[in-house]
Amino acid sequence: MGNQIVTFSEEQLNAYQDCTFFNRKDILRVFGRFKELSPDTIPMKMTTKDATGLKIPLQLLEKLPEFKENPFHQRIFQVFSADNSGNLTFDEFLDMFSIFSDSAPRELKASYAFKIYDYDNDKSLGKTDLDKTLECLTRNELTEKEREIIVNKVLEEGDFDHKGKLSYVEFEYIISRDPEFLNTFHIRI
Ligand SMILES: [Ca+2]
Ligand SMILES: [Ca+2]
Repeated sequence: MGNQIVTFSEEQLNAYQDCTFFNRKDILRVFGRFKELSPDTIPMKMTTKDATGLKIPLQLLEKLPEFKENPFHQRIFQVFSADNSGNLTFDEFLDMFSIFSDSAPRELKASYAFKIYDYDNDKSLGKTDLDKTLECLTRNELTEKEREIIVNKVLEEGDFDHKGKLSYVEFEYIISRDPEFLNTFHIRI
């Protein structure tokens, strides 16, 4: 077996280790997950161009068992894709697993949670964002009225500048009191 195909060069692996919370074994395991989603389009040897150019479409990503049960999965894929399409390159896919891993610090998870909950991408969590987030977190078990009461309560507690929405700092305050908001941010590969 002298001709074993090397997926990433030493240089690529070192770069990945530097910018993720993974060691090389983890990185190759994540690559295995990436490739098995689309074996025909993802080559065994990945150049830098492949890793940043070849994408796996959202419909295939939705089959990942780690994310299937996560009510935010579609939104998560969108946030990690550079063009917001939800289609992911390997680099983006690796980033996503890295931030969901146990080794990622809580503050980093919180910053991504904020992006994921910020459905209209205006860098704050308004009533509509909070309502949608709550709907997802509670898996549609609350009525619209019940959600409205909770959203108002959250704003009452955290909207310190009375702008009717949560800034990132205000959001951090809320999640420090209610860790439930971050529960969806742990996934093991
Ligand atoms: Ca928003
Ligand atoms: Ca505010």
